[in-house]
Amino acid sequence: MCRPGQGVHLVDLQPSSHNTLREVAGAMCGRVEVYNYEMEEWGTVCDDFWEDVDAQVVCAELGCSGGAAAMQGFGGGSGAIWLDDVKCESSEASLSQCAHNGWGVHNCQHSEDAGACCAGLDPHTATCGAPA
Ligand SMILES: [Ca+2]
Ligand SMILES: [Ca+2]
Repeated sequence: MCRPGQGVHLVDLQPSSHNTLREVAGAMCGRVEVYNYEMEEWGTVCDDFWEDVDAQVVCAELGCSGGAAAMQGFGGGSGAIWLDDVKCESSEASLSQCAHNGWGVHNCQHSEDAGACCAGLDPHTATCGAPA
């Protein structure tokens, strides 16, 4: 089940110390997946144009405040690749509101799946404790 505002999540979580890109102390990192409400299916995000600001929008959407960093090329997803060339400006309330090519329009493979590291992310709930 998914409700508005929960259209994004991180999967295959690992502590940030396990990756070699920019890290946030105490953060958890994972592959970004977005929910396509029209297709009722989760899918991944390509790392083309994937930067800190894009990851920060993801972390904010998960209820985390600050301390976010992009982790590119997390890879390993399956199924649909929903978003490519994501260009957030940081004020967006959710990742799907950021500029992108259009749902399912991409030139990517799953080896390019984008990841994000969020400070304070609870590995069990995969959120920062946003109120239910
Ligand atoms: Ca692209
Ligand atoms: Ca971007």
